[in-house]
This record gives sequence, C-alpha cells and structure tokens, in this order.
Amino acid sequence: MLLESQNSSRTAAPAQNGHPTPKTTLPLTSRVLKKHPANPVLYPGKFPEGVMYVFNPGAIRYQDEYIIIADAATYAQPVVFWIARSKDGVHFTPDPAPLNWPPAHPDHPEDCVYDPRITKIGDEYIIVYASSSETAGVRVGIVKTRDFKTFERISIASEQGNRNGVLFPEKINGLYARLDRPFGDANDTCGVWVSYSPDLIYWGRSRPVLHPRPGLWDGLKVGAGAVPIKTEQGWLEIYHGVTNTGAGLIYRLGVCLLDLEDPSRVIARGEDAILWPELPYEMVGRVGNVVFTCNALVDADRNVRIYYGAADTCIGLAEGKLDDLLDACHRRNPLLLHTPSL
Ligand code: M1P
Repeated sequence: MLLESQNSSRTAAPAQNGHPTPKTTLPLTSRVLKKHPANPVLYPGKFPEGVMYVFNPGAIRYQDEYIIIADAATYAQPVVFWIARSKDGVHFTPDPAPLNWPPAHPDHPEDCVYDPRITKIGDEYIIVYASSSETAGVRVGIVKTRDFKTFERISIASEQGNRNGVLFPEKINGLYARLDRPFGDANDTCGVWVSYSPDLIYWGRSRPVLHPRPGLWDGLKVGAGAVPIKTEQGWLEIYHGVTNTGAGLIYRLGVCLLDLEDPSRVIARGEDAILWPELPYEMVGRVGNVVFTCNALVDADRNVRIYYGAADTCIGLAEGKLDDLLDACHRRNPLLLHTPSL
C-alpha cells in the first residue's frame, strides 16, 4: 500500500480488502512521510498462536539489527511486551515468546505494560513505558537492558495517572530528562510535561511543554511519542494528538521543536498533522482510527523511519527526511482561521 505522491496535494489510496478507497483531501500541503508498500510490516498473524493484536512498538538499532518491542495483546493477558528482530527493517521475525520482563516494583502491582520507548544512553538501553494496574492505575515505569535478553527494573517514576513517558537521549544540564503525559485536570487537560532526575529514580522540576490546541487535529489531548531527536534547530519531537468526533477519537502524529537547553520552551509547532489514519488497517481494528508512535530512527543520511501502531492492531512503517520533518515544524496551514498558540 504505497502513498507514492509525496509532493502531490491530493492523494487517493488504493482500495484494500474490499474497503472503499479513502480519498484524502487534507492537508493541502505536501506529505512529509511515505507509508511503506509492505505495510503493515508486522501483524498478529506473524506471531505465535495466542497473539491477538501487536502495536505501538519501541524501536532501536542494536548491533546489525533493528529491534522492536511491541505491545502484544494475548488471549491470556491484557498486554505484554514482545520483541521482533529484522536485518532490513522491513521483514521482522518475532521471538518465540514474550519478553522476559522483570517482576513488578514493590510499590506498584503492575499487571499490564504498554507503549515502550527505548533510549540508548552509553551502553544501556532504557525502556520507559506505561505500567498499568487494574487496582492502582497507570504510572511511568523504567526498565533497562544491555542485550535485549535480560531486563532489570530501575523505577516506577511517577504517581498514578501518567503515561507516554519518553527519555531524552542525553542529560540536559547534568540531569536525565523525560517527557510524559499526566492525565491533567480541568486547567490542563492531557498535555505533555518535562521532568528531570539525577538517577532515573527521583524526578522533579516538572514543567508543562505542549497543550492541546482546541479546534485543531490535536485539540483534545496530546502525548509524547518518539524519543526526541537532537538537531541543529532544537529537539525534534514527534508526538500524537487526539480529536473527538461523533464516531469516536482520532489519533494522528505531529511535530514540534523544543529548546535544547530548556525543552519546556517550544520553538516551533507544525499546524498540520504529519501522519493520520486513512487506510483500512489504520481505521479498523481493536481501536480504530489510530496511528501512534513510540520511536523515530534517524540514519547517517538523515532518513527517518517511524514504526507506528495502526488501530492498536498492527504495525506500519513510515519514512521521510529529517529536513522535511524540521520544515513541518514551521509549517502553517493556509485554511486556519486563527493562529493557534504554541
Ligand atoms: O487506543 C489509542 C491509544 O490510547 C492511549 O493513548 P493516550 O495515552 O494518548 O490516551 C494509549 O493506551 C495507547 O496505547 C493507545 O494506542
């Protein structure tokens, strides 16, 4: 399923599985991401019997492989983590069994894990994820590995009502830094915040970063997505935004630039979404009309790959150029009747 026309203003996607052909009428500007022709690159049928849905993977280059850690909903449990590995980044082989996850932290009776973001710092790969409990709510969890075989718990790093945690790939002013998404209250509904830590255990200096923009594609809530990418213009953050419709929520991806020294300062934020559900595997599934990311991998030629969850059911690959994503942060939509604040 190729959306081949990266620069065309209107793109019609080919029909699939008898579904009607969706005609994309927005945005009027060019697409910055191309969906891979092999999409969905991973789906439940590639996994062992018992896996119903796979989605929202963290992704990283490790030695000569691409490794993804996907949310896997099984017959037996709500969601567990499952590794799949690939030499070419398109054809993935899942491990025979779920990841060997460490026992729950004594402070939090974790019974479900999801949305892992993998950040490499030194020789360690730090996984920040949603640690969920039927009885004790959802909190930001942190686990580390060096080899993607054994995993060691670091902390439960937030109070209840927080997820979409993402660790920056280096310390900022001597401290670890993370984005996350507390559920908020009437004054700040589901926005992205930044917090700092000396040790990945104790966190503080929390400040708001991004708010929903009423009237836009990210008007209901926003959440940190990919591990921030350090660029000459600032931290590039690919995040998800949600709108409400009569038929339910729609999850899309967008971009913003955060100050390198103070990521609570938003330098630029694109007005257009850069990825949205429009194809059958993105519109129909466990939760329809969702594209959602936990990763963005940049290669030496400034090409970017994003493995994204589609409809909380399968995994797509979208590719683009880092410079186009940076341009998208500054993009204005000519149809907007007002200029939203950053
Ligand atoms: O079902 C869509 C998404 O819903 C949640 O996203 P958010 O944290 O923004 O509310 C998450 O559960 C995510 O896993 C899921 O894809």
